[in-house]
Amino acid sequence: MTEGAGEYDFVVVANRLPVDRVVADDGEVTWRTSPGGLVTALEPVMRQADGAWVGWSGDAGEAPAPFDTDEMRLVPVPLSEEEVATYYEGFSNDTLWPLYHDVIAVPTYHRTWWDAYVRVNRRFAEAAAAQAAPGATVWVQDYQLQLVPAALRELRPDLKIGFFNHIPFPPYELFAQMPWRRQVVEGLLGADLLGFQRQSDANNFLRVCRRLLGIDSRRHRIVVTDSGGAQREVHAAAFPISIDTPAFEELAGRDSVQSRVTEVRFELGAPRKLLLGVDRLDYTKGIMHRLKAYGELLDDGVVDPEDTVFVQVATPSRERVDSYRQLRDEIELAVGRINGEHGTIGRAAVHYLHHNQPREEMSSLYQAADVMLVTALRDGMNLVAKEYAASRLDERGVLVLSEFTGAADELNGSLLVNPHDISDLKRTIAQALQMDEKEQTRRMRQLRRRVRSHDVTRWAEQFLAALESGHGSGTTVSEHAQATAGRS
Ligand code: GDG
Repeated sequence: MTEGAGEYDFVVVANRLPVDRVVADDGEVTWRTSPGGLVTALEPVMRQADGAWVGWSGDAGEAPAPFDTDEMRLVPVPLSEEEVATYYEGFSNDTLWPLYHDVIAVPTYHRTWWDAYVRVNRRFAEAAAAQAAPGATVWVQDYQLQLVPAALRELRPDLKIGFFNHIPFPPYELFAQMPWRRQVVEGLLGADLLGFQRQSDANNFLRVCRRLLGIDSRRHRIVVTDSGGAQREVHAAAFPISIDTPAFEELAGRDSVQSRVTEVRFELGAPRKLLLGVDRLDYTKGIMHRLKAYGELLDDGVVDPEDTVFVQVATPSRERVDSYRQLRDEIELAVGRINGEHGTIGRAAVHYLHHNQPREEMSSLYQAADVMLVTALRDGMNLVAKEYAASRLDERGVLVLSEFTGAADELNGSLLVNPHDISDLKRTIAQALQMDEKEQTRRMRQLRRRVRSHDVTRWAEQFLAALESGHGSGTTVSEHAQATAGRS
């Protein structure tokens, strides 16, 4: 028996547990599944496997004792108030997040934040080590936990360790800014398999290994020498994440959702055409660029507010980080300006919703939208683009998609756009609004084929199969070439 081993053969380690704590009026505590890209992606996988999920509960202070749900064991890891500010809001969301997203915002480097990141990563590794059975598979998620693979390997060399990065991995020239760049790469190299969204992310990582550590890396393989002198192979490859497509289709087809689609169209003034944006309120998502393009189209008279309406869902996010507060102000100012100039009583040009929508409402909005605007300046994947396609049972609607999203590598049938080029964005929005139904259907079928054949179950199966086999092959070159061929 491995010393300190637990009993779970499959352990997921993520910053957040897939649940939120709910306290009823009588003080009774229950847990409710929480929304978000990662949870959406992993829930179906955990439901099938007998596993444990190690993560933070979302509340600062002492962690509740581990508990079981129908699908899995949940193991809360504590974070103090100070660690929420330094490890989470600080190093994760104000250092790594902007650095890994092409420095759209300027990353902040604080040594005290780094110290907290090291300490908290160590804590997550210890919690995972305590749950994993001998020889278990541990799957570490995302940029908040890049030091966990090496810390875990040190504690439990018997484990198979996978890591998946949900956000982009930056080019060497940007990554090299980070004062702790070497430690981060060494932390990641504790894994057997490193998964990235796009081939370009995996390539960036392999190049960082060569430039920074002088490590031999050929194709997907990196050969590392552990402290004892033993050599080990680490694989790095692309595994583009996806969505639970059957669940989105089932939701879209419900009678209640269908009647809500009709209602939404009516409330927005059908036959007015609906443009839709759905994002966490984040500077990576290009919400300002989208508003600028739409505002100019109205100013130019290319789009008439009598015929068109724009709905922007911008879900609250990281509201204690300065850059997010500023962005919210900028967006609200821009929405106010557009409505001030182009709205009339009872007929807004832009509807802006800054609160979380229920899943049913999201599905209705996706189905009511004539044009979906995904204009991220940089995005690991962007699940919203895939959810839109999965929800369009009627095979209608147009997806305008930024080429700086991971989804752009896969989603043939979208109208690709460079969101920095406002003229291009305006032209593409106008093209989308004018597209005839036949062409919409042709394109939407392509999109739907992709999300049906490549759903989240397949993503997880491929990653885990590669981890088990030690081959680390993600999306093959030919598969990637197929996805990008004939794009328009
Ligand atoms: C990260 C990476 C990568 C949003 N508002 C509401 C709501 N959502 C749901 C969407 C979607 C998810 O949140 C957002 O996922 P995205 O992929 O678009 O973006 P991030 O949150 O930045 O996710 C990203 C992802 O991880 C997975 O690897 O694709 O690149 O940045 O599922 O539907 N859901 C509900 N109400 C809302 O108001 N119910």
